[in-house]
Parts: sequence; structure tokens; C-alpha cells
Amino acid sequence: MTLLIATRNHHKLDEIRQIFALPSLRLIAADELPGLPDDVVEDADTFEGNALKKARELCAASGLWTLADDSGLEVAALDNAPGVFSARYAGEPCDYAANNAKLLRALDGVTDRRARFRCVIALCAPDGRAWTVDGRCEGRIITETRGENGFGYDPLFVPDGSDKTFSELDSAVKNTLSHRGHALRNAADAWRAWLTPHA
Ligand code: ITT
Repeated sequence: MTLLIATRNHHKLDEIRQIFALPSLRLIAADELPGLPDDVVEDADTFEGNALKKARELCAASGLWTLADDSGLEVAALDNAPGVFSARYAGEPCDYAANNAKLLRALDGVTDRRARFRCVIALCAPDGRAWTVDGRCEGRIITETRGENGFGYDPLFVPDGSDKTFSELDSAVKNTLSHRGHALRNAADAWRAWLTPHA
């Protein structure tokens, strides 16, 4: 069976391919399928809403079972901002360095550094049915960027139980701890029988 991954974000795609490797399930990226809409307008006010929108639009355009990821960072001292605006926190187009710089300015002098990453994975079937699962990772925001791996807010985020940022951990370790890892393992548990019916 073929599953379309409804993301244009290559970092996410790499992580999804590493984590969501089910037997006899072929993952195909949106960039590999010509004729799909370039961008889905992410105007829902929840991760669930945006994940479902991405999955439904690309499923309708492709006719394939489709999986989408909507994710972001919630910072306690900022009333859970940037949340669904994580990709465009410092404006559009998405600029990870500018987002990190803005986050550090917003937390300047703030002692409560608690934050969490959240990820909602949506699955849409060609007949229009759709489902979601989620995952989260609690941690804190440090005061300067550290590490080279990963993407987005990874250089500023230290998951609970670690003293390294996601950017200092290798991707296999990040995937065991991360919001995306938790969400995709929940997805495999919930949907394995549909996605690998003959495995
Ligand atoms: P698609 O919509 O095409 O999937 P996107 O990058 O626009 O790609 P989102 O709208 O879900 O995806 O925004 C996710 C943002 O949240 C991303 O740009 C990062 O800023 C942040 N983010 C999500 N997961 C992350 C992770 O594992 N590490 C660091 N930052 C992450």
C-alpha cells in the first residue's frame, strides 16, 4: 500500500521516514507526486484542525491514503505561544534563525523556561474518513542556541531528563523522545491494521 506524506518540510519527512517504517507500506512524499497543491492554508486554530486540513486536501487531490503532521512549540510563560504559529513566529516565509532569535527576546529575563513540543498526526482515507493521534514532549528553553542537528527550535529545546538540546542529540535519540516520535508510534498502534492489511 502507498501512503502519501502531506508535508513540504524535508526535516519532518526525514523523521517520519525514520520512525514510521511499517512493513510493506510505501511512503511517498508530496514533492514526489506532480500536480498536488503547493501549499495548504493553515488557518485552523488547533494542531488537530491544521493536520486534518493538510491530510484531507492532499488526500482529495491524490486519491491516496494520506498522513499529515502539524506540530509546534508551546511555551508556558508565553501563554503557549507560538503554538500553531510556530513556523511563522517571526513572519513569513519561515525562518528558523529568526524564530529562535524572537523566542530568545520574548524570554529575556524570564525564569520560567518550561515548554513543550506538540505534534498531531492526521490520517485521511480516500473515502473521506479521517482520524488524528497526538504526541508531546515536555522540556525547557535555554538561553542560547546549542548543536547542529535537527531543525526549527531544536537548538533551544532541552527535553526533560536530558541536558542536551534536540540539536545536540542524534536523530535516533531525538526520535525516541520527541513529540513526533510519540505521535507516530501512537499512529502505528492505532492504524497498523489498515495501513498494512497484508503484512
Ligand atoms: P508542513 O506544513 O508542510 O508539514 P511546516 O514546517 O509548515 O511544514 P507546521 O506548520 O506543522 O509545518 O509547523 C511546524 C513548525 O513547528 C516548524 O516550522 C518548527 O518551527 C516547529 N517544529 C515542529 N516540530 C519541530 C521539531 O521536531 N523540532 C523543532 N521545531 C519543530
